[in-house]
Amino acid sequence: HLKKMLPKRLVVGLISLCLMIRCTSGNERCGASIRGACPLAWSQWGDKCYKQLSENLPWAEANQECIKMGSVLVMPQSQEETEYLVKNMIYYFWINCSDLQVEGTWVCQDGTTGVEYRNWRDGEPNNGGGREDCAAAGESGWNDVPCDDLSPVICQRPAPQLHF
Ligand SMILES: [Ca+2]
Ligand SMILES: [Ca+2]
Repeated sequence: HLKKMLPKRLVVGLISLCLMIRCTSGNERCGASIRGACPLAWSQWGDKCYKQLSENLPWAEANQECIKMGSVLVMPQSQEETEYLVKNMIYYFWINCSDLQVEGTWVCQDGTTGVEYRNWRDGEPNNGGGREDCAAAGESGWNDVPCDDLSPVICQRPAPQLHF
């Protein structure tokens, strides 16, 4: 009965306070257990922050706009991450993958780091019309589409780490 009487907020507050006290006593796991919050208007999943731009853009501009905001074009690296984005942000979006340099050789990057994860839909990438060099992701997987398509943009940046 006591449990039911305690307001949820109070319980959450007490747990947070306990965590903070443990952290100030020099617990090394603290940095890993407490992640900083994302900046306002950015959504958090794991150690990443995401924000959808207000307008749809061609792929190259999408890249530039994210960089201007101190972030990079999103590059989901698992089905779980993709599902989070599809459910919480937008059902379809550019990802940081292209075969602009060498046709058929897809380069996917998380910032400047190469990413091996691939999630192409059946039959993709098909370089439709001979001019599909940029990738977009949706619930059912990735598709290569023309880079000048106007598609939704999600930018990503690492979540800040709090050290006590
Ligand atoms: Ca292509
Ligand atoms: Ca295609």
